[in-house]
Amino acid sequence: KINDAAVVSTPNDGNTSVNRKHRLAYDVERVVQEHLTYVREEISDGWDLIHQEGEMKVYRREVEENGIVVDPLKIFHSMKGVTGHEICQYFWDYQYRMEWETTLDSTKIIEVLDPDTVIFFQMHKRVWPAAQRDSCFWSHIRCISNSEEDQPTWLVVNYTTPHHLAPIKSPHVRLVANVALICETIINEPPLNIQDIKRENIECKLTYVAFVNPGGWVPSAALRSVAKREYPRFLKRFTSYVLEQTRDKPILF
Ligand code: 6CM
Repeated sequence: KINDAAVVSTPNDGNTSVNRKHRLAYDVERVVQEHLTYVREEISDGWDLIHQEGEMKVYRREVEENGIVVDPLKIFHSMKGVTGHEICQYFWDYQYRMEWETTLDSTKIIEVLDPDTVIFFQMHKRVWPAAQRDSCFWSHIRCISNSEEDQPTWLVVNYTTPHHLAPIKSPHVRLVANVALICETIINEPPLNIQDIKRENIECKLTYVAFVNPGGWVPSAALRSVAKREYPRFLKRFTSYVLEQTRDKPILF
């Protein structure tokens, strides 16, 4: 099935189908489909609302594996003035990352697997008293057309992978991440002509999910308090950054 799974339409040129085969194509397809399945899941028992600000709601489920906190996290947000494509492009594209992400010392692309899938190696800022974390993950951006009428759904998935150019070197600890950003664009009061759509007519509903294992023991209470503070801070900073960057640019549908 690997060949079928790897045939997807490319986000950047409409309906062209590109047979993109690389060694991680099957992995990418599996994880993307998992996120698309679970994104529709309702918030149920066990999820706590840990932060609410305007349209943003941050939920967390407390989970430990072998004494290590691996709490899944979900954020729902809605913002006016940007499209899902714009949000995902700024999240995926490495050239903007250090402008909005404040918890990184460095980020670099160590391999390009296809035009929409790259492998990153990142060094995270050390949070005392824990050891400094690094991460190595494939990052994939995708556009999914739902119907002729609706705007497509855009998503980015970041998923940990080993890489020979990113060996784990003590004292750094490799964290394990499975993160997705999934965006839907809604056109409010759509004008008859698509050319007349203004930024005030568009709205993006986004879901951000993160499953992060810190890769080694970290004091549970400290990790939970860092997460509770940093995830909302990240999303606020990132979304304001995208709003600011796109304000005077043509809308990228
Ligand atoms: O999703 C975010 N950024 C992406 C691009 O960099 C990427 C990042 C994934 C890893 C996020 C893990 C951060 C957790 C670090 C924990 C370190 C241990 C602390 C010990 C405390 C005592 O998907 C935005 C990520 C925003 C994170 C706040």
